[in-house]
Amino acid sequence: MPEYIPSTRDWVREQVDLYESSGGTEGTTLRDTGLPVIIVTNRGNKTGAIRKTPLMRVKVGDAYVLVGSQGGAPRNPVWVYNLRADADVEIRDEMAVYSMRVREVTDSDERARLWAASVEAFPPYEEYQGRTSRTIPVFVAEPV
Ligand code: F42
Repeated sequence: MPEYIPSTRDWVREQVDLYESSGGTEGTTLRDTGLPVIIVTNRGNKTGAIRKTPLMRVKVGDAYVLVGSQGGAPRNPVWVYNLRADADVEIRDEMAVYSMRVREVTDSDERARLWAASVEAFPPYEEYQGRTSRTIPVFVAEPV
């Protein structure tokens, strides 16, 4: 069984720990914003390790939209490369855990629709895209 290697960012590691150890009843929002967060369990594309990545919850039907914003930083968060390498993930949404498959959104119409849903769920995404020349990668996770 591959090992879980926690995020190098303290607040991320702590959020994952609280979210999972509480069975999805605590640590389920972005700090005190009240905005819901999901945990995406993905596979490290170099280490093969289990990685757990909190992301804002953007639900469209029974799918989730995963936005590689990282606050508008110039570089993609590395979980993007994990998803590109291995599309099979688990998504924890509060007390529910789903096996899902991700695909990167490349069709411009689909991306426009999913980007609008993402910004509606978490308005700062728009500002983050404005901060960087990088096109923020968008994935959609669908039930297996
Ligand atoms: N990040 C977003 O991009 N979008 C969001 O909507 C979002 C919401 C959010 C809500 C709550 C919260 O606590 C955090 C949130 N974040 C959001 C931050 C997100 O959870 C990630 O921490 C952030 O995007 C950085 O992710 P990262 O994948 O770059 O992780 C770094 C910090 C990290 O842990 N790096 C490890 C390290 O050792 O430096 C390696 C991690 C890894 O996956 N390694 C791969 C492996 O093989 O194991 C290799 C990856 C490669 O190709 O280099």
